[in-house]
Amino acid sequence: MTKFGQTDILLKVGDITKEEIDAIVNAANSGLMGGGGVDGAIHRAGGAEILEACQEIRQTQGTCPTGHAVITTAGKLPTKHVIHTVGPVWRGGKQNEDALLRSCYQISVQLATEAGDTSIAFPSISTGIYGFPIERAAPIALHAVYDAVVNGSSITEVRFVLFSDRDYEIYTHTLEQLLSDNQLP
Ligand code: AR6
Repeated sequence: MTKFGQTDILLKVGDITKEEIDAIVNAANSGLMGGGGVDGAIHRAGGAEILEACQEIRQTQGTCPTGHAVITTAGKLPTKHVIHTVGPVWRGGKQNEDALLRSCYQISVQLATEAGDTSIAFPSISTGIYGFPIERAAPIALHAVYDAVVNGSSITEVRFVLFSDRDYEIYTHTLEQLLSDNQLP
C-alpha cells in the first residue's frame, strides 16, 4: 500500500461494480445514457435507478462535457455514489487529451469530497473504447489523484481497479517509477 499524503492508494485487479467503497467512478460518455465497457457493467449491476438519475441530470443540465463529471445514486451497487465522468477520445495526443483526462480524475475527487465520501474507486478512464494509450494515461491518472487528494480533499482511500493483469502491471510499474523519480513528493 502506498500513501499520497494521508491517503491510502491501492492498485488491484477486479470488477469495479463489486467494490465496497463510498464512491465508484464510471467512464461514461457525454450522453450519460449508458454504453459498453465499464459503463455498461455499472448500469447492468446497479439497475434502473442509476439510469433514471442520469436522465434527470440530462433534463436539467444537458449533456456532460468531456473532462467533467456528475454524481448520482449507486442503485443496487455496494457503494453510495457513482461519479460519471467523460474521458477524452484519443485523437493522437494533440487535442488536449492529457488535460481532459487529468480533469476527469480531479473533478471526480472533488465531487466525492463534496458528497462527504471518504473513499473512491477509479477504473482506467479512456483506455478502453476511447483508445487512450494506457502507458500514457497511467502517470496522468496517478499524478492527478495525487494532486487532488493532497490538496484538501476528504478522501482517505483511493483504489484503482484495473480490469486486466496487464493494466495492473502498467499502473504498478508507473507508480513505482513516479515514486522512485520523486515525482510524487
Ligand atoms: N471494472 C473495472 N474496469 C473495467 C470494467 C469493470 N467492470 N469493465 C471494463 N473495464 P471503457 P473508455 C475497463 O471502454 O475507454 C463506454 O461505451 C476497461 O478494460 O469502459 O473511457 C462509454 O459509454 C478499460 O481498461 O471506457 C463511453 O462511450 C477501462 O475500464 C466509452 O465506453 C475503460 O474502458 C468510454 O470509453
